[in-house]
Order: sequence, then structure tokens, then C-alpha cells
Amino acid sequence: MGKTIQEIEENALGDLAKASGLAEVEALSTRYLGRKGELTTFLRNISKMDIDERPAAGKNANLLKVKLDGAFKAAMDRLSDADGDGAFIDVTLPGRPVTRGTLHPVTQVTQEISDVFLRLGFDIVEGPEVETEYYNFEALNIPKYHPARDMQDTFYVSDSILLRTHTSPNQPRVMERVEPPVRMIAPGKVYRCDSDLTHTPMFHQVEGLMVDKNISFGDLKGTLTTFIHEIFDADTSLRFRPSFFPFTEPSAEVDIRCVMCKGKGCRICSKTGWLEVLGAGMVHPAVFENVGYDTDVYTGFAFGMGIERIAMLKYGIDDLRKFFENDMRFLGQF
Ligand code: 2NL
Repeated sequence: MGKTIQEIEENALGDLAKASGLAEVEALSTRYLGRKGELTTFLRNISKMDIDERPAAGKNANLLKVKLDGAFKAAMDRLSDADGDGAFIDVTLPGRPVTRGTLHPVTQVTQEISDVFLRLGFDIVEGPEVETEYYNFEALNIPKYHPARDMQDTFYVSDSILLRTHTSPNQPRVMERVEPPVRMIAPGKVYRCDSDLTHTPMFHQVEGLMVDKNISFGDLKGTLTTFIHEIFDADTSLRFRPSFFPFTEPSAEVDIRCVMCKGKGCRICSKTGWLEVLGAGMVHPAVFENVGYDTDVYTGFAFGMGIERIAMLKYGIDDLRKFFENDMRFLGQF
């Protein structure tokens, strides 16, 4: 006598569990349910059994047929190419890891600088990148034939509209609207028609302004010293060197002790031991007159710096162009 219904079930399900491909499952289906399959043969032989065994055997065999039909079909669905494109999705494969992005180093340094000045009570102000000649130049006491207005440096949009060459235009815009005290910084993108190893046509600046009664050069020195000690090491030495800007008088450039050699002299500081980090000064009375501030009552200081330069010194980056190449291996380090 052949196998029992239980033996056929155990064998069929055991074989199916071990089957790894569509062809193997199809072969098993034929072996058990095909015209000469084991279960088919069993069903055909029921007529040769004792008459009182036939009803139960027929019922169990038909139940198993339904069960195996379902199991083989489910296995084939799982393994076959349902949409016919020659590929199928194996939902049991592990997913690809999702990599997490980072903030651009220029964004990070902008936020750090903003945080320091927020703690000192300054407001953050943003304004248009497409500016008028008036706010970019005239309001800041940069006269018509000043070299800074040369076509070589400025991207003109039309006769009197341009891409701002610094973030200063935000400051007369604010001073026109509000009376002192003013404490603000203006971070953002600026544009200059210049492109070489150390210049990109777009870069980032932060400018600051403080106006009130009795603001002195001492306030400027104290504020910028605190700022430098927050951004670089807390014991970084500074020096204020006399300089010139049309919108400040007196003006100074601020150097810090070289972050690489600590003053011994190296390639980064060109053997001077000092690095220039920002420009500053007392706001020129002509700027106050342009916005309607009384120069007998108010004084103020202002400063400006390039964010890429601060980021390069802070992180030891030697090539400005790295900020603009968007190489993930570079950007992921910050
Ligand atoms: C630099 C120097 C500076 C200012 C920016 C300013 C703004 C107003 C009035 C007076 Cl509204 N001054 N800004 C002052 C001194 C220097 O920037 O090296 N920037 C990258």
C-alpha cells in the first residue's frame, strides 16, 4: 500500500519549506498535485479501499489538495515576477542605510557668530540681495567715483540696481525706521565680480552696528574682544591696527594671534604671527546724517567680517574653493 495522507502532507510541506526557487516549487506542485502526482494517485486509489474507509479518506485527501494548492500558489506568487518586467522585489532583503546630512560649515559658523551676538543683546536682521545703488553705496558714504563702485567689482542688474557687495545696506535701512538704541547684526550672501584662488563671486559676511548715546571706541574693543574669545580660544590675543573705510572714522582692522603657530610665524600667517579677521570703526557722521540721526546726540560703532575666512581659520581649511564644491567627503567633516 502507498503513503498515508499524513505522510503526503508532511513530505509536501517539508519539501516546500526547503524549496528556494520558482522552478523547485513548480516541480513540487507537479510531484504532488500533477496528473500522476502523489495526492492525485491517492485520490484515484480511494475506490480500491474498504468501503467504510472511503468517506474519511476522500474528505481528508480533498482538504489536503486545497491546502497544498494554496501553499504552492502562495510560494509561486512570492517568487515570481508579478509585473513581468524581469525583476521582482524581495521584500525580505534588509533596507539600505539612510545617511544623515550635516549643516554646511558656512551655515554653522554663521549660526555660531549669530549666537554670540544674540547673547550680547543684538538683533539679527536680513535684507534683499538685490539692492539699490543708494543703500549699497550712497547711504554708506561711498561717493560716486570711489574705487569700490567700479564696474569691475559690482554686478549691476540695471542702471541703479545691483547685487549687494556687502551686507551693510541692511543697516541704513534699519536706522531709517527706528531711533537708537540700535544693536543689530546682518549676516548673508554678498556678490563681487571677482574669481580666483582666494575670491569667489558669492561669499558671506556678517556686519554689526551699535548706536546709542555715549558709545565709544572702548565699547567697540570690548564687544569685539568678547566676540573673538567666544569664537576662537578664550585667551586669543588681539590687536587693533589703524585703517580706512569710507563709512567709519576712525577705522581699524583687527588681527588675532595666529591660530596655527600662536605667534611664532608660519605659512598661514605669512611669518607675521598675526591674522586679519575683521574691519571696524566708529560710524562716520555722514552715515548718520543720511538716515536722520542727530550726530550731537548719538555715536556708534560698526564692524564687518567674511564668514568663509572665519570658518577657514577656525577649522584649518586652506582652500576657499572647498566651500563651494559640495564634496560630501569634505562637508561631512563638520
Ligand atoms: C570688513 C570691514 C566693515 C562696516 C563694515 C558699517 C556699516 C554702517 C556704518 C558704518 Cl551702516 N560701518 N560697516 C564698518 C567697518 C568695517 O567691514 O572687512 N568687512 C569684511
